[in-house]
Amino acid sequence: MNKLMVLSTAACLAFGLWTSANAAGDMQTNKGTNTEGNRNSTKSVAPADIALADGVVRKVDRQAGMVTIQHGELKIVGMPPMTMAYKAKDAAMANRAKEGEKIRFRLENVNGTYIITKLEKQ
Ligand SMILES: [Cu+2]
Repeated sequence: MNKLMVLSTAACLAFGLWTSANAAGDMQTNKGTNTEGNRNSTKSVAPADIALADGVVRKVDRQAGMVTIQHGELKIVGMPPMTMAYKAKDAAMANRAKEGEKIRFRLENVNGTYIITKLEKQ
């Protein structure tokens, strides 16, 4: 079981690295067409500071500050649907999380580490 978790984490990281290159390219493109993008906002992906993803808390490790979340595809960090443990932004966030709770959350890739920067009840 542990081995499986390691494998899925590795696959997830590889996937994230692969898509982050594409995401960087997209960002530059968006900068160039900023005024157009704002007018026609239905087509563009919501900015990282607004978009929250749906998920379910599967496990909370308060000692380690880790929250295991079952989630769908996370386009912002380029992650396919999966259940995975992520580092909470701070201890307060990990303490607040409850197993089985439906949440809305934001995941950010900070120097190669996925961090939950926002977590709220659905
Ligand atoms: Cu993942």
